[in-house]
Amino acid sequence: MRAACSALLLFALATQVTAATTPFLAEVKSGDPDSNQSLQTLHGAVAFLDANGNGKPDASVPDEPVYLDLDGSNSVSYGDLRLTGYGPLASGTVVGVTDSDAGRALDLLPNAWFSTAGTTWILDVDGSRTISAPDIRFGDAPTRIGSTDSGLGQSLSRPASAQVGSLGFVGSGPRDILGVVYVDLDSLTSGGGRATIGDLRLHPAGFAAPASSVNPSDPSASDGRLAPAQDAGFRLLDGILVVLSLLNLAGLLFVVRSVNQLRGPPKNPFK
Ligand SMILES: [Ca+2]
Ligand SMILES: [Ca+2]
Ligand SMILES: [Ca+2]
Repeated sequence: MRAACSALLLFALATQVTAATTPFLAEVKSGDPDSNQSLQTLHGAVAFLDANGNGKPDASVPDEPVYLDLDGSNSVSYGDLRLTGYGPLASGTVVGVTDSDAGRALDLLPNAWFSTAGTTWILDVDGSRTISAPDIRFGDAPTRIGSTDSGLGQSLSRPASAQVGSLGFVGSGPRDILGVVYVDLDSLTSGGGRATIGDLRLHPAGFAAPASSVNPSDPSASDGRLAPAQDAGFRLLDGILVVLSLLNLAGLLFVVRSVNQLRGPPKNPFK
């Protein structure tokens, strides 16, 4: 009984760890369930918030956020993807209706596109074909490359058959704004318009965490946002602790009962 519960416990923990570590960017591989599925075109682009109005994406002083403007509105709008953070709103998250950056104007980055440095995917934000300060490195979450990055100056390669701006989603629509966005990297070949091997999946990390003053149990106050991942973790841990406590209690009762059976029935002092 205890062994079975322990196995279940380990499985639940392993499942949670797997879900929590889904990277923001992944390549479509041979045999993946979405391989060869049709893509609905998204008329989006890489864009940035030009805070100082100099026409260039700056990485610091000021740190100008970069987005996938997925509806081509030239503004930060519901369902766009943050590729760098905006204040407390983390990179890799989806723009919600009441987010503080919603409505800000965006400038297009027509030469920004997905490139590689070795096995690492980089968004070449300034189109320089080398790693430079405004670029973005993709790991578990997108991370801005700063002015002291050890990879600065390294050459970047772009997939030859990729047309800048080829983005899509699987399904007939409307798009699930929390769902996967595909980067169609062979859009100029017969693999265009389909999720094919080597294309990229972008997994948004949900909406940004709501402000701390919002009660996550109140749906009217949460704007339909996902609860923070750690809340689910705490709930799981609470459940695990309750199960372990019950198992320990059952074990204690078993031991007490066994000892009583060994002692036999109480002796009658009048016999
Ligand atoms: Ca600027
Ligand atoms: Ca937009
Ligand atoms: Ca493709």
